[in-house]
Amino acid sequence: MDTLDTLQADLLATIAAASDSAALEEVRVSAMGKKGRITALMGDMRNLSPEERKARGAALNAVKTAVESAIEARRAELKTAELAAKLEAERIDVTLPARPESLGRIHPITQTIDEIVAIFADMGFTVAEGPDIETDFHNFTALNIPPEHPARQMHDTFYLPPDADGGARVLRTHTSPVQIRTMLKEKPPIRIIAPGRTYRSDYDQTHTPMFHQVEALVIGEDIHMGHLKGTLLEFCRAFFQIDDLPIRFRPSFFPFTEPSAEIDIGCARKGGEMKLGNFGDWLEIGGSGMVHPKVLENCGIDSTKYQGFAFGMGIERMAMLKYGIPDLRTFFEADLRWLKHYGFVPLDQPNLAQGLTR
Ligand code: 2U9
Repeated sequence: MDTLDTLQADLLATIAAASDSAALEEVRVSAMGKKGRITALMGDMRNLSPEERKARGAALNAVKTAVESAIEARRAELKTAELAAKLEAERIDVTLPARPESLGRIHPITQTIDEIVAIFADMGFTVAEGPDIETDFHNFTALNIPPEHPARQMHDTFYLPPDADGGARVLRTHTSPVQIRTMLKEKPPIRIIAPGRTYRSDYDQTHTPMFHQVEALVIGEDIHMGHLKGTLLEFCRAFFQIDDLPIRFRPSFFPFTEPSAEIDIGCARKGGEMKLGNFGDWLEIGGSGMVHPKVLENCGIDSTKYQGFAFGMGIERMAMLKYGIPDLRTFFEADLRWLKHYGFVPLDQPNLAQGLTR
């Protein structure tokens, strides 16, 4: 028994001294491997009488169990220590501030779209997207602008070669075809915004051939102009961060809305300077109206059951007004000095909780 006690004490001491997993494995093999010390003693038992073997077997098993659980416990200890060492070696200080200088700048158009999306998302709108290359049907006909309608001329359309079936294709002149696609595939209630690129063959101080629009569409039962005005008022006040900013509707005409209204916001003009707010003067920022019943019917929506409102705004214009950018064409010149001046730090993403801008 003495020898077994010594063996056990010896093995437990070696296990406790094992400084890593490899050393521990060596101890395990030396005790319980094919040529291990415990394995050898087990083998020797075949020369014993049955009674002796019973007693010896129980004693050896006790040693084996003690050694096995010591190895298991030491393995867990080593594993914890090895993990702690690895974590210590790979330590990073997550509280260090990032270096935004090296990350470039967010373009004011991207920033403005992100802000618009954050505000409308808070009001329960989702973002809808569609292709830049559109069919004549989605861009015009479904919107109550049939062939030969004078509104087609006003759009300065870029025409593309027809598709394989001879269908007319255009670069979308507004984001309205996105709403058409949504209405064709989804049932009311619908509450979406469609921000994106639009194209018109026009280039001067206030027009670029590619520009951005955001349009909104709400369809439901009992939707009326009051909802349109409330939504616009809430949006404009949040976007321009002016609590008492007034808005005003001026009667207008669009083929896809009836009635239609131009949207004005309050401003003051003096000495070539423009200030937004409740100052008595007015500035146009977009168009709007109740979706024309024919447009609803073109998309398979029952116009006797559902009504909807829609509006559209130019994103460059919104960005110029909010950020005091004086010249439209500079948006598309890819001038790094301009971008450094008017661009936004990438880590300052707009959200309503932290405020929309720096
Ligand atoms: C559907 C039905 C109706 C969207 C509308 C306007 C009026 C409008 C301009 C504002 C400035 C474009 O960028 S801009 O030049 N937009 O005046 N947009 S109503 O009406 C829709 C859209 C889709 C199905």
